[in-house]
Amino acid sequence: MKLTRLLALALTFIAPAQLLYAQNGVKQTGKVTAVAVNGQDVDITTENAFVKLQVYSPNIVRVRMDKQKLADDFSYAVIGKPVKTKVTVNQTDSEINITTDSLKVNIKKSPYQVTFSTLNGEVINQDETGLTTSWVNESVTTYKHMQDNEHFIGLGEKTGPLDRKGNAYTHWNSDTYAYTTGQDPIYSTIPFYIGVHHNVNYGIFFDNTWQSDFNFGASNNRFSSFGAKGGEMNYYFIYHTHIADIIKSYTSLTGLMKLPPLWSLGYQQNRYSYYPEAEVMRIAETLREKKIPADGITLDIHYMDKYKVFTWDEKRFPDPKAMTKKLGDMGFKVTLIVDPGIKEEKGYGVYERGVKEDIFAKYPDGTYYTGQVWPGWCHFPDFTDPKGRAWWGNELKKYAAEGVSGIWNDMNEFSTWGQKSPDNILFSFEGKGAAHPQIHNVYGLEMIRSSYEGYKAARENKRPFILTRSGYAGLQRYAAIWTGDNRAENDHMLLGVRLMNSLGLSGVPFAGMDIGGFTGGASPSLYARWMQIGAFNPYMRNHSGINSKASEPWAYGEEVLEITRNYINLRYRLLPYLYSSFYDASQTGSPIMRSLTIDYTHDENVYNGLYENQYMFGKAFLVFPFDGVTNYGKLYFPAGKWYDLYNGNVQQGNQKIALDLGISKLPVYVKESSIIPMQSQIQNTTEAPSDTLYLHVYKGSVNNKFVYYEDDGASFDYEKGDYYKRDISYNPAKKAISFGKVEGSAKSKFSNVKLVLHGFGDNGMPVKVNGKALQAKKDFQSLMVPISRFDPTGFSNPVEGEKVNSITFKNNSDAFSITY
Ligand code: NBV
Repeated sequence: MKLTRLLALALTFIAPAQLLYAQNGVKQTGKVTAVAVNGQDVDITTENAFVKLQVYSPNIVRVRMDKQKLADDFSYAVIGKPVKTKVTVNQTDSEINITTDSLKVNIKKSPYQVTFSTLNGEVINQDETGLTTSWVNESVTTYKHMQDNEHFIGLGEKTGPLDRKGNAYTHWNSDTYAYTTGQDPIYSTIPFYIGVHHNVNYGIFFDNTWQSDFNFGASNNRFSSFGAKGGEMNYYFIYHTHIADIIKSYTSLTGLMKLPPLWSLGYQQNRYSYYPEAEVMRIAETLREKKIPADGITLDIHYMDKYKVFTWDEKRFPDPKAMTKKLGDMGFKVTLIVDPGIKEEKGYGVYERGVKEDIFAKYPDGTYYTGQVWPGWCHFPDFTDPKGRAWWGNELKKYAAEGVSGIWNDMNEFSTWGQKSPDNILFSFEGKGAAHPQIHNVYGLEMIRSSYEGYKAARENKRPFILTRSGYAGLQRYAAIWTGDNRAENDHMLLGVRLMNSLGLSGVPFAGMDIGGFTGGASPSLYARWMQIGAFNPYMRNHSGINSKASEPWAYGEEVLEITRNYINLRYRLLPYLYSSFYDASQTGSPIMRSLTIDYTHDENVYNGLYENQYMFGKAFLVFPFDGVTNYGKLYFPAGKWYDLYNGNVQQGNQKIALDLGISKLPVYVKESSIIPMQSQIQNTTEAPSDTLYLHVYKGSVNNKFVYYEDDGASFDYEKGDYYKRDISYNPAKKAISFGKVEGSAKSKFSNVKLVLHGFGDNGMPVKVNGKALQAKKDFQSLMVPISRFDPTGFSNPVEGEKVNSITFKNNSDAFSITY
């Protein structure tokens, strides 16, 4: 043995490396020293840590670890409780094995290392040998073995590619005006991602509100990791064979989106800022004159008196209540922006009541923290204090009385000029006390909680619409989110699509982006494309910044106006489909914008940068967010059969094609076997559609079921059973389209159903209703037709296109079936 090696060996005896590093704050979990099984919990003590594994369900296992005894359990994100689950725990000298009906957890004892595997023994996810979980001073990180060809998706509102492999991300909610397409972090924190490899997929939710860091093989070829600057290692491991179920389990922990008001699914017109009232009315009237369907007008900070929240500039808006009434009569709902910064100003009632109630965040010396934002020097409500939330809710009553329908929460990262709020601002943290670094990432979440709860209480039996820029895991319980101050650039339009797809993977179905771009000005073709894509976003709002080009649909000339109108029209005709999709999201967490990774998880093409922006809008439409500048793009069709939305032409799946479509049409295809309910054209959601529901069914080879759902779209009466719901299924083998029995006490808006059959042959076809023969009318109406820039009447004008069969019948609440 060489002398140097001998010397090194000798040194390790004298001062083992572990010890040296430990003196400088580095700690490994170490060997397991004690194990206690308590029902579904396994409590483990190691050399350096306390560990608790909790089985939450057959598919969810929580892992908590700390250097000291675990603190009382608390989370702003998690509202789900463990469900009673069959669990077996076995132990030997060297390992512990926990088994549920869905997965196995193996814990090696010397040293501690966790492996999650399927019941067949395939490894799903495993601590990286030698690294597992460790601490550097107060920061804690768990290292997971990087599997061959592993993909990582989700993580909420994160820029960059769909597949996060090779990248690292930080969670620290930040106001990022005109952010770049790779900038990180931006506004929101959702520390939940999904890993995919070797035909398995899993989710990891790291519930820690401190600044957190995720590494998916950036600058290393060994591990993926997640960690935070403080707090516990606290993660939920979720395993299902389908990603949709992983999202469902994740939302069983962090909560589901509540059904939003129907008007919020309509088109929203926005600008920083529309004022005075005459300008707001001009916009509303022009939308109606030009027959651009719309439901919402949003007022930005200039409605306020010198940017002071809960006030109006009385010159610009002398009678807000009368204005919201006038707009309401025209079918418009008003959404107002609110900022958390409360101006420190004597005589400003909001400020004075805040001081009286003592609800502002403080420095350790008991003085209020003061930071500068729009109104000048401000104090900031402590939304982590129940008292602060109640105070905010009380202030919101004013807007409720003035007929305001939506509350748009901005600057809630929280943002201050300088963007560096000090660490020593103290917050209540539900009476437990915490400084800024611990609560920073949940400030926005607790603000929207205050807005949601306050607005719900302020208006009797009306669903609040709350929009937010910032948030944390669970934000879907209170608000829709938009992706902040984007740029009017092609790459930003596509990034916006990825951000929303990623939010959808992360439990947030209701998302939108500033359509048309916030900063700068789009070219006419980019604008047209953006509005087309916007019609296939969950929240459709056009917005632009103060110094940007006007962005109303008529600002880009006649041709663009025509294109834009066509797509907004289509969105309104699709509302029965969209509303049912929102219902599904409110029950299962299933996103409205579905990244293709959800349904085609193990198809490598969907991770390819060329196709990463493609998504499903609901479960029927495959949307290609095509380039808005060159009009040229590459499309990938996953397995199955796809119908061109505009002419019914069939495209076989597992194929890549290149396309130059021109700007008048966005490539959209319908998945085989789809069931799509539509209605007649309306201009806003207060207008009743005709009494016929158009039910489009596309011939296919796979079974399908669509849960059709209606209610009043405005109140909470659905919670008492006042809704109309039925399953509509299509079974190609049985040649049957079946309507289930109606559930719920409400009546449908539609007394007739017109069934429109696509791809079933174009010569009319005999059908039977409940086995009784009927000859369908030979009705070759083309309900969806191509549009081109030369066709000013757009969708409504039948031109060369698909031939369809249709049959109309009375809606009927009993179960029945149509066979062909
Ligand atoms: O309130 C003005 C803007 C708003 O229009 C935008 O949507 C927010 O993201 N707000 C930011 C304040 C700062 C704008 C530079």
